[in-house]
Amino acid sequence: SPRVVTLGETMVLINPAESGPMKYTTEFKKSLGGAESNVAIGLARLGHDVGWISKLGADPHGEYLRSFVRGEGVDTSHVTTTQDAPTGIMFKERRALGESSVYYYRHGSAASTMTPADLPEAFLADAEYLHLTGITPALSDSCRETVFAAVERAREADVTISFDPNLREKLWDSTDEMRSTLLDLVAAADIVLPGIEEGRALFDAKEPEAIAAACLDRGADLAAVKLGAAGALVADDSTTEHVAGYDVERVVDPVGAGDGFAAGFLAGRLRGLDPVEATERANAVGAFATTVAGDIEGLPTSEELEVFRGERDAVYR
Ligand code: KDG
Repeated sequence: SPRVVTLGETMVLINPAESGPMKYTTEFKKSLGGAESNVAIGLARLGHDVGWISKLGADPHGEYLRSFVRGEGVDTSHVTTTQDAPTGIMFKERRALGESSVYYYRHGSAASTMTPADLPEAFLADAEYLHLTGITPALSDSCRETVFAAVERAREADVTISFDPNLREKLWDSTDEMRSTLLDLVAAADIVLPGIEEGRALFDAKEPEAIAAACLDRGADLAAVKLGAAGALVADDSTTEHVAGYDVERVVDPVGAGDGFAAGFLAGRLRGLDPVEATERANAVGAFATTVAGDIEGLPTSEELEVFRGERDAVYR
């Protein structure tokens, strides 16, 4: 059974063929997006046994997502299909200047109808890690209940919980509700992986050291604060260390880098690496994710990662 299990919504991702304002964009490429399946795919590429729990619509989009994620080697045996709601869709907008935006068509989606009854008992209890994000509890009341039920079952079964806050303000009714829900999940998690801006939004803290300390104060054992190209700050109760990042010559799209980071971090821990070594891997996998427009196409295999990190010679032809 999978060593890592994730839970969350995956959508058809409609990516513009070129950057520019959405209003004038006429050509798109289909891909898929979903923070948790991104992490699962990242782990599978790195050679780990990983499962993804979700719900899809009984439509061609759901079939596409299931076969894609499954084709990447992720265990989808606990992804269900519902006749009552469609698969979610999202559009990305890429601008040459400034940040990319997203537009969601996921309200009332199949995944938003997940309930605690959709949680497979043994599948979850037999895992070593449960990876959650702050997106799922924003999708609906029943999704929030499902996330907290998963936390409870993981705790009972001694499954380590990793949590990426993944702030998505568009999905929440209010900032207060977002903060209080995500802080509850920080408190429930063993490993917390916030971006620096997310940390600033959640805690009364500015510097990465203070954000990591705030995560540990609330009960986490390990926190890694993502600093983009500057790498990450990783802390546990005995050490706090800045781990340098990688310079990516041409960043195509930073979305998905955080999921790559989580995949690299968990992969490192599964291989028995210490937090600093796991963070080095995490930075590298995150860097790979920024090299493509989609979220997952750039994620490395373990061979590619070793070549990139100079641990192995490449044979190209
Ligand atoms: O982390 C990348 C995700 O944001 C993207 O894949 C889409 O899951 C997604 C979301 O809800 O924004």
